[in-house]
Amino acid sequence: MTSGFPTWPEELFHFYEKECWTNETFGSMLKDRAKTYGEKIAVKSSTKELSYRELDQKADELAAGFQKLGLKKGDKVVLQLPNEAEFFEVCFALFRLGVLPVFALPSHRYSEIHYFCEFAEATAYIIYDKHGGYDYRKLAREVQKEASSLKHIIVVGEAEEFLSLSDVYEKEASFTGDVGPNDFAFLQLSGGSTGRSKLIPRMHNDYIYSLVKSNEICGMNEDSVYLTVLPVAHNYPLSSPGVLGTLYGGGKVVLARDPSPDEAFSLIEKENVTITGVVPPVVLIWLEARKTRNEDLSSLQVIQVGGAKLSAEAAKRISPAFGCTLQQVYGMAEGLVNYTRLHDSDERVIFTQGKPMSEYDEIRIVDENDQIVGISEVGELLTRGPYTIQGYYKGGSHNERAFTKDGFYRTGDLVKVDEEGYITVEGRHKDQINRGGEKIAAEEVENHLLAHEDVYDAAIVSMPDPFLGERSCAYIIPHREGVKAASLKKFLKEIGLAAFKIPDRIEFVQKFPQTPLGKVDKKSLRQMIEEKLNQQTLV
Ligand code: OOB
Repeated sequence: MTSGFPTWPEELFHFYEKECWTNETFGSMLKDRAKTYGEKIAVKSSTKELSYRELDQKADELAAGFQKLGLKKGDKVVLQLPNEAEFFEVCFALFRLGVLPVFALPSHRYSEIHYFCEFAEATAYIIYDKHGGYDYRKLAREVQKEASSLKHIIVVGEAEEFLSLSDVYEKEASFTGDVGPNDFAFLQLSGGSTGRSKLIPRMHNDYIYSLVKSNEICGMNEDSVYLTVLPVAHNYPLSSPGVLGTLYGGGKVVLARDPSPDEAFSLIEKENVTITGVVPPVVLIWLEARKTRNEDLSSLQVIQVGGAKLSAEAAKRISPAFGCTLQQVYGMAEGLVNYTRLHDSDERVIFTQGKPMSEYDEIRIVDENDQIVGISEVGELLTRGPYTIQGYYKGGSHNERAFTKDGFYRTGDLVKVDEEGYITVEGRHKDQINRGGEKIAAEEVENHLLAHEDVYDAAIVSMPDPFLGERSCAYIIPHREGVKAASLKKFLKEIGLAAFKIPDRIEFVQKFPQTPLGKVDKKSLRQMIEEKLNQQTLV
């Protein structure tokens, strides 16, 4: 085992290797597809399209260029790219060298990026020049000042003082790569519940297995056209079956710049999209827009909804409105993904979040003493399997809390499972807010707030929201009177926290309710804000 990268105990490892994994690497997979599909379009973005052959070639040219720069197997690179074709060229180039991308999201700012660079000791940071009105070079300048390991900042587009990606391609040169299926391919980000996002190490073998299973279940093949409206580096659009599943199956990936109906509906019509994956707030907007717009969306066979709980009420409306199958997806970057099946009854598809994709996924539902509960009783979901990690990268003692001794991941989700294995998500006991699919670790934001001189104590909880499902509310005990919510929000913005983590609401109190053990009683805080919101709607 490479240091910092937990993996399965030998016996399980060999079992999965024998029963599940295909022993491919991403590099060899693309080579194969380029041979089979050649000029067929693999990826199409607003600015360019790439055939399988071109993608394979660009990946080789970039791999040679990255190697010339000195990037080598085992290095980490923080990758922060929007939904553009270069994402794929860069990823496959890195995969071929055994350099591990850390998949940052476009919404991340200084606080997150600086942390990823430092924690992963990244040697390079790869960005787009400007996107969605934001200049990433500005962020890179800040990060560069502090991140001691960074040797290269590479920019897609106008590089200014940095290195331009277009200057990295080596057209004539070759490279040497020695990457095997049991090597780690990249680091995904956890939603987190304690402190900063944890880094999730995923292997070629385990991730490709998740693509194979996803493709089977979602009916992916060379005729599939997958539209990505969510940030492509997130585990859900990346692999469930997502863009990598699509490429595995020989289909076409269409990248949308954003999830607005303007962008998405016109792409569905123009590109004959067959499948797309969204989060609940996006499908709510699409349902409204569908009433008044008249694009032809008849190519669409499947709309997947996941990342956060979809209400049954919204679920009922999706198939009739779009004339296609709804598929619920309940997954996690740590591994386990559950799907409703394409031929499941309406009842199942509307009311459950599906069942595990692999027969080798092991599921345990336990009470607070880790005792197994009965069928259809609510408890915490623990899981182990051929594509669920055994520990976070350099997870230290956190791994002991997040995983059982026999290697089950504690999801922190409260679920119930019926006799046929279908799961319904009932709640959560991890200290996290799920803001329409974007995850906020309460402790991370609390720690930042505690650094403000006017804050004596801070506790962040979710509050119900009809559109996002949940928003965040920070309860603050101030050091003095007259502290303003706006100045605390400004403070968080200035330290460079991603916008979605900035509390939607701030409430000032003199003390926090406590549990009998003397801990902050977040359940009471959630009730308090819920009651207040209810009263406000009554007025
Ligand atoms: C996906 O991955 P993450 O890592 O951003 O978040 C995982 C967590 C789960 O533990 C659960 O709390 C929540 O997000 N979640 C859902 C859900 N899907 C995810 N809660 C209720 N209903 C659902 N359908 O979010 C993710 C990764 C792969 C595929 C799909 C989603």
